[in-house]
Amino acid sequence: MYRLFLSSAIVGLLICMFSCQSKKQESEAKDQGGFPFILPDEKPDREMSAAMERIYTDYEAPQPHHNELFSQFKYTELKGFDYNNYDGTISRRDPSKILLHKGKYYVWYTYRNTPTPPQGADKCNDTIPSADWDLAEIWYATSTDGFNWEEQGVAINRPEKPLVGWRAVTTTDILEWKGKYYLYYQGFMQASGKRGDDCPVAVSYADSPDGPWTPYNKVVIANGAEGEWDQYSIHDPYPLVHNGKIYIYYKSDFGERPDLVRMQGLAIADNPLGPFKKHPLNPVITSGHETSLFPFREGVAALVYKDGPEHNTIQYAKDWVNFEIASITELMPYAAAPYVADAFTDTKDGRGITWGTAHFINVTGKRDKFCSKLVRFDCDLSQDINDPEMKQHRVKHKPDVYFRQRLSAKQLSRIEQENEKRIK
Ligand code: AAL
Repeated sequence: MYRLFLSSAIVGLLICMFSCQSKKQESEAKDQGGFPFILPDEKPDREMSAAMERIYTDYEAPQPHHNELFSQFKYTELKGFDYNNYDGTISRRDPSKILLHKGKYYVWYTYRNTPTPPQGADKCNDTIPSADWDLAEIWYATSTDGFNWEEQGVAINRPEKPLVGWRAVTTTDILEWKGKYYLYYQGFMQASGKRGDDCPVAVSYADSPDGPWTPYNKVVIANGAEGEWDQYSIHDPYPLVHNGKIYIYYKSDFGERPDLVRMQGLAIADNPLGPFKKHPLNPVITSGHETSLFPFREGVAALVYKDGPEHNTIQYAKDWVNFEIASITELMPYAAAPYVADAFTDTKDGRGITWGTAHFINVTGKRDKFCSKLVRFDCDLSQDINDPEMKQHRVKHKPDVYFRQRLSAKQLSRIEQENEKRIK
């Protein structure tokens, strides 16, 4: 009885302390007067809600249009690529970042030219692809303006079985290092979809971006040990130069379907052919699909979209490892591969990006004609331009964009059943 009395007294005391405290906060807030009509640029010296605190502490500026790492994205068709009327037999996707060499822009990408569109892992064979990137090679194109491209043909062929990449070489990215060029790519040794989308990273090197490319023929970034997050797949290798070393960011698909998780890791080397050491804090980005990064000020920025709890964000890591959300945006380019002028200069003041290429997957929306295409995107994530049109907060969509997100038959029937129950 005595114990019961004592615990009710303690609970009563705590409730009283809590309510006195919140009354105190309420009255203190009232004492401050209402929040100023003109939003202060600097954090005001007053008590604020968590959300108001955050716009001053977590972002460069309280409004997105004053944030160098906020942008909208604009899209343009690329000229110079043929897709066989989008019948699914030719696909181009997963471009590399753009390299500028002797006045010409270069882009490398996954190129599939197969007798049929992808047929899935059960129906694929030596010539029929399982997935859009199965049986692919790496091709490249050049341009003087970034809109009109001339396809130059193959850069990396599939090697003989059992060499790394014999089944498909895909999703490449470029490194320029001490006057030589390195293409890193996914080297498949089984059709995608047989278990998952499993592959390590392979590399080829050349004295010129026009090749010829010499395959290293060894795995350069290996899958993790059994039971580790990246045990099956190392995707989207994306090299940059920092502190005299090669930093390759990559993505892995981990966990099993339907709970597949996509995150990004980092592997660092002194030499382009390795050994690459994976960062002990991996994964370093918890969301996103393909990798897309660029030096910004002393740190590195990342476009993070499509998958995970922090998709549709642009993130920043001052130390190149610990990423924070720098802005939230929309309609981001998928497989974004920007022109990063200072990707390999080991800059301590990264200038940012204004354009690049990306892909639209399943262009026709038809499974039996599955193919993807390259597109151009533009943005203002640069310290060197100020384009107010890119800094608008809203993308205006026509109603058909919303109506394309229609309810499924299953969802409609659930709603009908709920309505029937209510009416009865
Ligand atoms: C892409 C990339 C990798 C995956 C597949 C082809 O968007 O993430 O390249 O393996 O999908």
